[in-house]
Formats: sequence, structure tokens, C-alpha cells
Amino acid sequence: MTPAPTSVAARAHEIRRLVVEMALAAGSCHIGSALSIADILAVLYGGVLRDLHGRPDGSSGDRFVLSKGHAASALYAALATVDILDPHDVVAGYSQDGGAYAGHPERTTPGVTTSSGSLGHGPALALGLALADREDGTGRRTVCLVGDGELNEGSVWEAIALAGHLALPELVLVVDANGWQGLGAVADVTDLEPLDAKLAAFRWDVATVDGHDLDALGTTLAAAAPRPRAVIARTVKGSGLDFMEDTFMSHYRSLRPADRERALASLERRRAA
Ligand SMILES: Cc1ncc(C[n+]2csc(CCOP(=O)(O)OP(=O)(O)O)c2C)c(N)n1
Ligand SMILES: [Mg+2]
Repeated sequence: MTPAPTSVAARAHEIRRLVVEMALAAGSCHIGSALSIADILAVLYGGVLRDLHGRPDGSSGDRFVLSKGHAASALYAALATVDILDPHDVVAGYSQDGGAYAGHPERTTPGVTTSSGSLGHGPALALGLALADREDGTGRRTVCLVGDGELNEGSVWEAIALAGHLALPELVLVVDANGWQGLGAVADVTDLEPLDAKLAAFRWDVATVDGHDLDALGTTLAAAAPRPRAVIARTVKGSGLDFMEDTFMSHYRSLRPADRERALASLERRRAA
């Protein structure tokens, strides 16, 4: 059994390493999308999400909704760093015929709150969960992570409008603002900047943060607000693999066995930096 990481930085490295191992074993894509959120997940699963293994009364703790479900490998990796999933199982079973860990998350998997993959649905689901928690007085928070391209889905803005109207402090929306989506640069497809002003206009509390600065992420993601809170995380797609960083092809390119050495070497350089 791999020992649990002892620091947020070690957790981030382990998430990246597992994502790369999953990509190598499966020969599948979306690796850039998964690496883009490795640091965000390391911070969330390293202490921001409370009671990950449940509360003493048997109820569940804070919830996490991965709306950009194509980055499922990063979620499985994060769950493996907190002993909810087994790291060897996720590498063996990710995106394989008959494997236990689908290319997009399924809510039957331990630690997965909602199924996702069809973009645009997570924020409304998270809003419903947060509203239920408010009604039940559970004190739980629900954190939902969306892609910046995913913000092109109109359903996202319906949820944002309603959460602002309801002033739901139980809801946190993290935007993985890596500047890329499936068909090109976000700015070229449908430019939604300035995002902070738009979210604030919907009565959200808004913060912008470097999505790879672990300390800044920790402070920003843990902060409470009297309203729903949006954290715009400025990230680099493919972060950690220097031959893929900030490239369109990091969305589609698969790692081949021949890439193994340079991929792991790049992660080591990133860890040492
Ligand atoms: C409703 C829907 N339309 C299209 C897709 C196909 N698709 C998968 S990933 C992706 C790009 C998403 O871009 P972004 O949200 O910025 O995520 P990133 O890959 O940059 O992390 C698209 C269009 C989908 N999964 N769901
Ligand atoms: Mg994107």
C-alpha cells in the first residue's frame, strides 16, 4: 500500500503521478484537463473538505461535485490519496473495458457524489444539494468544480442566478480557468471575461487565485462568505507535463508507453521546483 501523502504538495504530486499512470495504462485522453485541477484537488482533499470519511453520526461530510467529468482520473487519484479508493485499483481499472473506474465519474463509485460528463449539469445538482443541506441544517458545504469552457452551457448560469438569489453560503463554485476548451481557446469560442464581474453581478462572493499556488488555494477555498462563493482558479492545462502545458492538444493527446520516462521526469522536476 502506498503511504498517504503527508503534505499538500506531496498529495498534489501523487495525484499527478496517478493521473499519468492511469493515462499510460488506459491510452486515453483528457490528461490536460485532469492535470489542470491536480493542485485544486490536493487542497480540497488535503483539509478543506471536512469529514471526508463521514461524520460520527453516520451522515456524510462536505460534498464535492466534479462537473467537468472528463477529468475523472484526477478525482479517482485524489480519492486514492485519502484512502477512499485504492491507488493500484484505479490505475488498473480506469477507462478499461470492464474496468471499475469509468472515463467519467459514476455515483456508484465510493467518494463520487454525482455522475457527470455531460457538461453543464454540476452547478444545478450542487445547488440542489446545498439547498437540501440548508433545509436540513447540516452545516455541510458543497464544492462544485466547472471548466471555463463548460461555462458556455446556459444551464450553468441558471444555477448561478438562483444560488445568488437564494444567498446560499453552503455552495462554492470553483472555475478551472485554463483558457482552453474542446474546440480551441475559450476566448475565441465564447469569451465570458470578465468572469469576476459577471459572477459578482449575480450576487456571488468572488475571488481569483493562482490555481497552482497551494497556500493561496488553501486560504481562498476555506474562506467562508455570507453568500455563495466563486473561486476563479487561473490554471495551466496539462500542468506538470512540460511537453503538454498550455496546449490545445493536451485535451486529446494520449500518452504512449514511449512517453513514460519523460512524463515521470517532468513530474519530478515539477515536484523539485
Ligand atoms: C454537454 C457536453 N457537450 C460536449 C461535451 C464534449 N466535451 C468534453 S470536454 C469538452 C471541453 C470542455 O472544456 P472545459 O470545460 O474548459 O474543460 P477543460 O478540458 O479545459 O478542463 C467538451 C466540449 C461534453 N462532455 N458535454
Ligand atoms: Mg478549460
